[in-house]
Amino acid sequence: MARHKIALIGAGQIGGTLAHLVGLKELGDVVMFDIAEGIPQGKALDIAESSPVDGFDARYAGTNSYEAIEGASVCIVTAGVPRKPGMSRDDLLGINLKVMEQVGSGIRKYAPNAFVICITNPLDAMVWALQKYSGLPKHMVVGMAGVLDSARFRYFLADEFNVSVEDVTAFVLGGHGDTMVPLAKYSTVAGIPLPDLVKMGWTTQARLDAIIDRTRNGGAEIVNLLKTGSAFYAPAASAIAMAESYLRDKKRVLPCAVHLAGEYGLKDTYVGVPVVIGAKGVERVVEIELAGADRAAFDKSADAVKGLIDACKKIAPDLA
Ligand code: A3D
Repeated sequence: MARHKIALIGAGQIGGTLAHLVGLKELGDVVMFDIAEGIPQGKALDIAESSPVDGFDARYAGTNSYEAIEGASVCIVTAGVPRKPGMSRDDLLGINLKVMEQVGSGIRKYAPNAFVICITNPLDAMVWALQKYSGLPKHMVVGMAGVLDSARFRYFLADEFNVSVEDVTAFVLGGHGDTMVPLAKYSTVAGIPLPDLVKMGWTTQARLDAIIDRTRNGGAEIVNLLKTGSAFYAPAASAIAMAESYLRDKKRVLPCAVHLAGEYGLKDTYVGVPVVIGAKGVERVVEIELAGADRAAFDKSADAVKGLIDACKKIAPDLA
């Protein structure tokens, strides 16, 4: 069987980490595309030169031309501008919407059969726009945010309880950003829900609330430390988990920003919900019942996304 071709659109911090992980996991051959000349070529060569040491077989190419992504099975999009301290994800909207237009037309022309994972912020609005600009089927265009948000939540919980991250599951819904909705009752340690762990004295409600708050602001915490960019190791690892589920038809249940057509009472929007990712792309949207405070928090988050999508429609009326 021929190797898959994985196109990385954007060869910055996340793009470089993605390229390295694709090799280490032997998911396929890599094409790195960027508008910056020399960067994708240099990173591709550097990682290729590590392959004899780590013992993986993958071809690497760097390019400034969309032609090179022809026939890609997966495209992971990080092209655009990341946050600087003091900037919100939403400040990026106008700049990155233009980038999505270029990327969308490149994918439409050269990789119309790809599974597309968008990471560019503001995530939910950018993946919505990328689907429109690319014209690819909606179940083949998804956004990465929930896997990262829930990974942060799992890490903080594992640290609090002093248990393995492997035994902590977390459930996060909603848009990527400060309004994301971590659901404590569906988040567990070895199947024991967090509210039960509070009752068992493993932690207090106040500490759990602080962890949820830290999760919501996990991106800003890294931006403030790095000062010159935003998180890239964990975002890259999260997108790779999604790509792997598609390429190996693992049918993992992962929280992703997906197109909703009536699920959760929402239409023509992209919001983070749990989905099954397999060889057909988004194979199923998992719709849980939401009530009370959880429903209100989810609606607030969906409203924040709607505001961003409306802003995109104002800038680019052809998307409406
Ligand atoms: P960075 O290292 O700046 O890489 C972005 C790359 O995009 C640069 O190499 C640019 O040259 C390139 N680029 C800019 N315009 C274009 C274009 N028109 N076509 C092709 N390439 C272009 O950023 P990064 O890798 O750290 O982050 C990339 C994106 O991911 C940013 O928008 C971040 O805000 C976003 N991000 C999202 C998450 C989520 O959880 C959703 C997490 C972290 C970062």
